[in-house]
Amino acid sequence: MMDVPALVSQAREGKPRAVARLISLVEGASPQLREVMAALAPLTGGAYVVGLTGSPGVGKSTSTSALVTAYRKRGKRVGVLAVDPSSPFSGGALLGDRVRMSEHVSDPGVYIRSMATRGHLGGLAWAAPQAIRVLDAAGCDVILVETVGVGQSEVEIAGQADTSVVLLAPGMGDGIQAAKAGILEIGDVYVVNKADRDGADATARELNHMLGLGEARAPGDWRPPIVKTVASRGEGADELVEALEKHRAWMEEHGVLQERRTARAANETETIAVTRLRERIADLHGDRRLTALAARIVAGELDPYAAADELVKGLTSA
Ligand SMILES: Nc1nc2c(ncn2[C@@H]2O[C@H](COP(=O)(O)OP(=O)(O)OP(=O)(O)O)[C@@H](O)[C@H]2O)c(=O)[nH]1
Ligand SMILES: [Mg+2]
Repeated sequence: MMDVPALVSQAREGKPRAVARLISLVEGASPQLREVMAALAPLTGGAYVVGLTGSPGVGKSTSTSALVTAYRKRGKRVGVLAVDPSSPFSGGALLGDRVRMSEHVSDPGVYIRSMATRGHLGGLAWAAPQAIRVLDAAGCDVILVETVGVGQSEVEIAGQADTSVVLLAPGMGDGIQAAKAGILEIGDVYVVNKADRDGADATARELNHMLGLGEARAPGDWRPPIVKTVASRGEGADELVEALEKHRAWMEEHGVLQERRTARAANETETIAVTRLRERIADLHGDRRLTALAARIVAGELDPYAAADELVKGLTSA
């Protein structure tokens, strides 16, 4: 068994090994998970969580690295979480990330973690928020969460960030893809990366049009900015940080940050509760209570709704 209070205080001091141990404990659904989460709770809430999503190869990792540099210049401690929902291993694309992050690995003000979530209990929705909590409690001012891949996972990750950045690049047919994946609804800030390539202006225009940014909005509404970057040269990273800070200020001013965090906590709690109920039902299955109820349904003595009521009663009183 780990000495959780000692690990937590070492993590607070920025010891990377302690942070890594804590993440492993919460990731692996260790028996000490509860103890860890209870110890972390009072230490969380200080970090600003930014999600970065976009099609494979658009430049998420390169942009993340450029953002790390920009935030480090501002004296911020930065956590990076690279989430790969498609792979059961933290290999593949994430290996390339190590290379792209290499200039930051020896920086004690930067903590980098990769996480594969396929085959994970409860998937992305379950695994990522726990790791974010650890990084938050460890004193990261900013946590950058990169999701590899497209589709539902991106939308899921967006639900876990304070601010969601959607990246596109010229000539990738991204506009249409983006619309299909529904990511036009989740972006708070848009990035047209690879602006050194032809077609960046056209992509920005198309995006502007699709987002209806030309249309009038109610005063006080957030108008997602489109930032052009050349992440591989660090160009536009400062503008991106400014756009992020503006969004954060807007959220704070309008109570949106609190709203989003509350919604996130509610979802997380619901997921945990449902998982616990499932486990208990499975236990009942083991002790044949569920099977006995099912047999009564088959015999025509009970309908499934009444059986479910009995089952739920048994769960909450246990
Ligand atoms: N020309 C150009 N290339 C870039 C730019 N940004 C990133 N790249 C290159 O694009 C390729 C993909 O970049 P990554 O940062 O790995 O992209 P990613 O979105 O993280 O990719 P996955 O994690 O595999 O989905 C790399 O070869 C980068 O060097 C840019 O602004 N301009
Ligand atoms: Mg990447």
